[in-house]
Amino acid sequence: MDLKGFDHPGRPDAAHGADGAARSVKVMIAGGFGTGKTTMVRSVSEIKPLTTEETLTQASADVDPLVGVADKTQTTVSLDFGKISLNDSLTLYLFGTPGQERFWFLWNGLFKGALGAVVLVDTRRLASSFRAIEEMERQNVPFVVALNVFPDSKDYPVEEIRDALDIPAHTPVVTCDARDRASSRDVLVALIRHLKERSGAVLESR
Ligand SMILES: Nc1nc2c(ncn2[C@@H]2O[C@H](COP(=O)(O)OP(=O)(O)OP(=O)(O)O)[C@@H](O)[C@H]2O)c(=O)[nH]1
Ligand SMILES: [Mg+2]
Repeated sequence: MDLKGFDHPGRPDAAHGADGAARSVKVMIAGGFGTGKTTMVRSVSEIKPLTTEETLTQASADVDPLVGVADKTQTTVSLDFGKISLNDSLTLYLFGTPGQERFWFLWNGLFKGALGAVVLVDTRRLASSFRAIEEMERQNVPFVVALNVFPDSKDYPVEEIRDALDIPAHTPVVTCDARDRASSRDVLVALIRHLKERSGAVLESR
């Protein structure tokens, strides 16, 4: 995916304010438990990402089951932070959310000033993502859904996923491998395109 329309310095569009100046944008990497949020921030960030990983304990097993992510040993307890410049004039600051339900109270503060979000979904565990999608509506943040493909993920038609998760018709659904830098970058480009479609001036600070 290229960035046509985003690489004209001085042009007042989504990458620039009305004054044509470069923009920094806060973007959330959200989603249910173990869907690959930290993996995405790590793979795509140009700076050494800040992560807040702690060892998973049995205490959370009833609430956030490990089915499908059995070899997961760590979980985000606060946030992930990374940065990527999509071009000379558009820099994204990436904030990964914690996925365990007991840390969701942190989401309210984390979303402050965010202009858009990626909601990662593991199609083997769709239920783990219901609440994240509902939360986007509550936070009133435009988002794209990224289906993070695992080796044993089934190849569901996108429309089925859309129906199952009640994803609004105007919300883009893309697939990705969160471990892959180019794939993760494509997801962010899809988000920026979506923001731009919603409003040419959407990347103004909120
Ligand atoms: N095969 C495959 N494995 C992945 C992918 N993304 C993440 N993983 C693995 O899945 C596990 C979960 O990834 P994390 O990045 O910790 O997930 P998270 O959403 O940050 O998890 P929490 O912070 O606990 O909610 C890790 O063991 C990753 O190595 C992917 O795209 N493909
Ligand atoms: Mg994490």
